Amino acid sequence: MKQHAWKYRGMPRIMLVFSLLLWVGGSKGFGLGSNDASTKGSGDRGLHPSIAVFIPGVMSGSPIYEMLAEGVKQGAAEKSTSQRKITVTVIEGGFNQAEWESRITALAASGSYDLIVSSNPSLPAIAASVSAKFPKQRFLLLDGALTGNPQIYTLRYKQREQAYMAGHIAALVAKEAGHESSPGIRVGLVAGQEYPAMNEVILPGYREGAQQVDPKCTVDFRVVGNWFDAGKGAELAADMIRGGVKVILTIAGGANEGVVQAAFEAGAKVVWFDTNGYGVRPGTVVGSAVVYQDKAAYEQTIRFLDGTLPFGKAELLGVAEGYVDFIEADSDYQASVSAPIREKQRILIEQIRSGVLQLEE
Ligand code: RBF
Repeated sequence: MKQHAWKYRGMPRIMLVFSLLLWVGGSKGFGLGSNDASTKGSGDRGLHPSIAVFIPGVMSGSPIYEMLAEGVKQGAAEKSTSQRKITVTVIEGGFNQAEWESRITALAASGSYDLIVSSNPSLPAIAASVSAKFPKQRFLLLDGALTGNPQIYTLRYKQREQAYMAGHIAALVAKEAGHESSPGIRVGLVAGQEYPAMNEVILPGYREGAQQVDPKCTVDFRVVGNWFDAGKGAELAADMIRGGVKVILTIAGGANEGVVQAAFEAGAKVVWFDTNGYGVRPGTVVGSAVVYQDKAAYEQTIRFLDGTLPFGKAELLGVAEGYVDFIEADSDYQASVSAPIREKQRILIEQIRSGVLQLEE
């Protein structure tokens, strides 16, 4: 994979480490990465569990990572008692993907963490490689899938459903905006990079959702090449809009900002992914197809701390299970999208939730 510049808006080249000590007790258990030999080797820290959250990128601008850290911290806080001090350390791995494996190897080698938590579809392969070298190290990975490794639990979302709902609202809004001369309506998708879940699930799901509105709808798909370049995001979006695109789904981390700005300036609209994005630019953001990664991270952290996380398993959760959704209950959505469109979108969501519409992953 491509390597990218380390600096973005003054982000230092060092690994940023934030630690949250959830319970301030005596000197033992206070230090992160304690050198106490009895706590080495992961998995058997007994009374004082220690969890590392490895962010493969940076949190700022990537809601899916912000939710990850939030959920783990919340689960740990809830399970901390005066007898059991749970430590959560959040490590930002940066945008140089070539370094992620060595950074995770260093975390495992430290023997300081009962659990390493992370999120994105490239993590299972990295964790599998590290797990072979550190047989006691356990991993909780969200937004990725791997079965059969007894050290790794994964949870993935039904992103075809998420992308389908995004495509459906994008095409409805584009159709209403009208473009009589073109053969079919045209919607856009800006991605940070290409990866199997993007090319095989998200992009096709988006196209299918849009084509339910207009079978001739086409998708203009553009790739930023990284997860931070807002200038490039703006450039791609402006070019798409010049080509007749009226609505753009943006899945590009920090580059989303540029897409939103370009759309705003040209009077085009944006569909947000992963979290509720209406507030990012009210009136410009017309849809939010979300995953409840904060809830998933919270629940799986609790399961780990209760000793019930099923390592070796891969779970897949969608709309019906309450982990994928489209946000309708937001005044900015109601103000910026017409009632007939909202009604059509409501019906679609209901069909997915009830199982009337089933989308194969
Ligand atoms: N999504 C982000 O929002 N920010 C990122 O920095 C980011 N980095 C990624 C790196 C890799 C190697 C891969 C495969 C995916 C990345 N994603 C990122 C996408 C993320 O996993 C997910 O597909 C999207 O957030 C849509 O749910």
